[in-house]
Amino acid sequence: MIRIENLIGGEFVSPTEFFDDISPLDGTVIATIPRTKNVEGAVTAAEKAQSQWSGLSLLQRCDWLDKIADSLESQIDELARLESLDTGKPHHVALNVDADRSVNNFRFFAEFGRNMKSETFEMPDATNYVMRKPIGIVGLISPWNLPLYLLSWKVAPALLMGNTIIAKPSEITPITAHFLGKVCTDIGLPDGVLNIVHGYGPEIGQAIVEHPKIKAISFTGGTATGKIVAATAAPMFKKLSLELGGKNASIIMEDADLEITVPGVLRASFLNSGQICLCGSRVLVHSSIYEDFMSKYLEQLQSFEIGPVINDSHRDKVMSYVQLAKQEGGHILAGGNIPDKPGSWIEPTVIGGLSHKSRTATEEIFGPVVTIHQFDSDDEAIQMANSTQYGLAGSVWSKNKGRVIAEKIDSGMVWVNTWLHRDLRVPFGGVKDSGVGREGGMWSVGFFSEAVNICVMED
Ligand code: TXE
Repeated sequence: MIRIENLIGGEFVSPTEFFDDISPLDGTVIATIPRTKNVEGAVTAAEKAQSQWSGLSLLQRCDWLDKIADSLESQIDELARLESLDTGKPHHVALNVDADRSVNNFRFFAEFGRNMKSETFEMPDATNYVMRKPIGIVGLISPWNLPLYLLSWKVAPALLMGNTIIAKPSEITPITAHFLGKVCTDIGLPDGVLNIVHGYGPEIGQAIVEHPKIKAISFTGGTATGKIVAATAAPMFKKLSLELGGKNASIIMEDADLEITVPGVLRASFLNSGQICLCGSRVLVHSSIYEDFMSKYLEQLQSFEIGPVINDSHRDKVMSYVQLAKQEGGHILAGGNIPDKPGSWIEPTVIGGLSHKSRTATEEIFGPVVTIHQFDSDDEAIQMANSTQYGLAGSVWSKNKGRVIAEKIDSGMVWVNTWLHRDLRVPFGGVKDSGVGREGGMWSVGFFSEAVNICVMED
């Protein structure tokens, strides 16, 4: 049994109340989590550490990021084991997706920081120098689907730019954030630079968003929670980055190369049991290749390994959409059942026969459930792809016109003939109800700093 504690000012401490962390694999209690309601101690610690941390040079902070990456990397198997334990995902996914990317987030921002150029703008009689000052204390709130992957995506650039941090991982998957805290204390990261508090979102999460000394909030999670975060933080003029839900389309054009398309679309459908905001949960297929695509897709689905979903209440939510799909006239083409074994499992499920405007095909399910739709023309594909309130990501599969179609999709990110192929320098984020702001490379640097211009008149 793991006992999780808060990391505040370099010490592991806890309030008196705890609650359980349950394994999605078999329903056993794997850890106890402190139910923190008050963020004052963490704010005081972060405030105390601020001048020392921001007083380091950018290059010194890059070295710290590399030290964190080195330490995580030297324990990567343990990190993957813990992530797999907490989320139920297969070990190879926890290792190759979660753990690998968590290390890389620190590595990438260390290197990115070393290569940052000073920004100047010359005028005939003056020079403008752009300084990037730290914001101060930043609040980082992350979800359960890719726990350390998504938290480290925020922690690394926030540290790079000289901020001190109050991080709150999801109460459903807190173990690897606790592990990161231990790594940082082991390597001697100055006390109070990274504070990690655990507990329920509406309690400690809300306290972070409300605290006047926390000047920026980077949030990844559900759209409904994002609205609450925005409503609280915006009137306080906090900087806000919101990475929210998605209902992304995988669009298979008539000239798609099915050799790469079928495995690619399957991965987009079911990786991490469909619990990635970038997953392609709507598969749009040109009617001329529908039969061929579907027979290959359903055949290859037989050997696609997935884990359980995150917990029983999420399983029930996902299954309620399978029921809804039937009421809406859908046909179950694969899966649709709860396997008879302990844990929060759902068979990978493929549903046909639904209108692209049905609730099942437009609301975020966030599980191993995909709807299939046919189209007859480019315009119809584009119109279907853009017909939800979300606009996070998407993929287009075509030999000749992928980019032309991709440019017409109302989403922050579109892949052509691939999916989840990530370059950490590029902007990441969504439009419409999928969020506000971008992170990644310069966009993260911009979010986690205040750009200040100094205009110097020439003699
Ligand atoms: O997210 P929440 P949940 C979607 C997906 C999923 C749904 C709900 O559809 O079914 O969101 O998931 C904290 N103030 N995504 O319940 O509740 C919370 O403790 C401040 C998409 O996990 O939004 C957690 O740390 N914080 C997503 C974080 O917010 C609050 C990935 C996210 O939790 C808070 C995960 C509050 N009032 C779920 N209430 C993606 N885009 O990747 C909760 N939190």
